[in-house]
Amino acid sequence: MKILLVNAIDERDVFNAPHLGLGYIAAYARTHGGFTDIVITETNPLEALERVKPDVVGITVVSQNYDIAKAVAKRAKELGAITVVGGVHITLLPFSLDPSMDIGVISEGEATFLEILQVIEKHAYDIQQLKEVRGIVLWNEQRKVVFTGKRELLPEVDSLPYPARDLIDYHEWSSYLFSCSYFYSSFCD
Ligand code: B12
Repeated sequence: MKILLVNAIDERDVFNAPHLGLGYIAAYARTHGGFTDIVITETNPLEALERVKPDVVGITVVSQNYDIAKAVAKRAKELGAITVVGGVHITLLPFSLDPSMDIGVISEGEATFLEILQVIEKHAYDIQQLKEVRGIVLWNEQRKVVFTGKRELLPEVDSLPYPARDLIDYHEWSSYLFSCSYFYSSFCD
């Protein structure tokens, strides 16, 4: 199963950086589920969709970029992928799940995303099976957004695998990292 993880950023914004949350969910899915076919993209997601041809697209997004996430999810669905959104926006406003997004993950994503992948691998997109996964919103048979109930927080965060930094292309970020170090060094003079 091919998984594409997208950081839905506004590329005109200078305040962007590699996404730690995507690194964490990728590492967890790989270590605990054996899902190794994972690509993380933080620039040009529409090109990545065409190139990777994913079965599942996971998108992280903050509120001000939600329209960008919708555009990515819409194209992903046109290409036949299952779309999952996570991050702070959907956690705060779960019922804002867009029709282009099949599933929204509330709060911590590591274990939840892995369970979603395991359901999809076994049953494809099956609403009844997905309703058993705690901590998500999804569209029910009547096309209403339903919440599957609260999931307990992970008891031991220190046991999480380190974020999959090997999947992050730091070349995409060299100019940002340079401006950050320049910015901080101006305070240290
Ligand atoms: C570090 C940080 C930054 C960094 C790095 C961001 C990055 N690339 O990760 C920098 C400085 C670059 C930054 C920039 C911005 N930030 Co900021 N940032 C934070 C901060 C302090 C911590 C985020 C973090 O790393 N958390 C740790 C990681 C591991 O957790 P996580 O990202 O939440 O991911 C977990 C879950 O959310 C979930 N998850 C997340 N994504 C996905 C995706 C899928 C598919 C799944 C299944 C699960 C999942 O699983 C992950 C693991 O459990 C938060 C405040 C906070 N306490 O959360 C604000 C925060 C997220 N930022 C915020 C904002 C507004 C911005 C900017 C828009 C600011 C600006 N004006 O430009 C930009 C937008 C950048 C972007 N991504 O588009 C707001 C968002 C508010 C909102 N309603 O959406 C927050 C909440 C701060 C606040 N209280 O206002 N930010």
